[in-house]
Amino acid sequence: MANETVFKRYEGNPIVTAAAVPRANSIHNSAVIKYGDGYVGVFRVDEHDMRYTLHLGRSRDGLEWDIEPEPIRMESDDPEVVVSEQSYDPRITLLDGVYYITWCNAGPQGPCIGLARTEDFVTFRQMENPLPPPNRNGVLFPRRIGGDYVMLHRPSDRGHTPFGDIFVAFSPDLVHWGRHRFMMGPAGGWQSLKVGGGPVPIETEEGWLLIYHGVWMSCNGYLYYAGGAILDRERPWKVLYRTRDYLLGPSEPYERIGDVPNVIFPSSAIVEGNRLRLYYGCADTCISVAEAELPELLAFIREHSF
Ligand code: BMA
Repeated sequence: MANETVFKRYEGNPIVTAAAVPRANSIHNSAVIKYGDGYVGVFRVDEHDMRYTLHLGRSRDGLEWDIEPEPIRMESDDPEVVVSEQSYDPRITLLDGVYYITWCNAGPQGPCIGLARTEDFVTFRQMENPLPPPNRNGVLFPRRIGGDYVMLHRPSDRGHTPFGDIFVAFSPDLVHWGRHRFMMGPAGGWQSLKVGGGPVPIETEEGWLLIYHGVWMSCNGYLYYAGGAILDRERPWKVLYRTRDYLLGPSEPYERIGDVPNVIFPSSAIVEGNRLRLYYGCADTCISVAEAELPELLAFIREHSF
């Protein structure tokens, strides 16, 4: 298969297409997690009117999915909190026994980070938006660090470009966020235009494994790739290693052709034993998976680092 690195693509790709939901234009950039004796997912569905909505899905094996036709209904005690005109690019974090959904929650003031909690994937309680616009790619760590909740986010606009850098923010209560520390910005080649956090970081003995997206602007538009980094376990804004080579680049027809061509958008990862399965959005159209052995992936990141 063309341009494979440490990840091997599943031969049944893509695993989810628009056919899974009535009135779906496309289903991509989605979050999955192990739950009970199977898996659940929060799926980004772009509807026929091009509203972006979040739908719940269930699966026994993580590959074949039943996705609900109606979007998730968020509840809140404060009606002003339920702001979600466009909801996209969700992630799911299991933290202290609660499942938290973060997503890009876009209204007229621009994209910000949305946050909700659920314990059963039936009732979803929307919480205060942790960070105001313009901000995308909110990713909550799966444990507290130094007593605080920790979130990756990407405030946009560095002044000279509309694209920001990845920061780490801390919170004592998931409501008040601060102590924003710069983590990393664009670098050379495929990640020279912008970067953003991907799946929920995975804790290993070497540090937090972060898979992220990097974007290159060609004369024909943007191309999105997956890269990897290893972050310090207690000071996660410290990047120990970061790939100079991409982990996955668009090459298969389902990655190259779609609503937005040449997009690999890593959004979720599941580790079982030593095997990591990466879920990624393809060309803003469908979802695929690729797998790697965790020790090999960590070694690849170390050995192909800047
Ligand atoms: C980004 C996000 C993603 C999308 C990507 C490519 O800015 O909006 O949802 O996959 O662009 O279109």
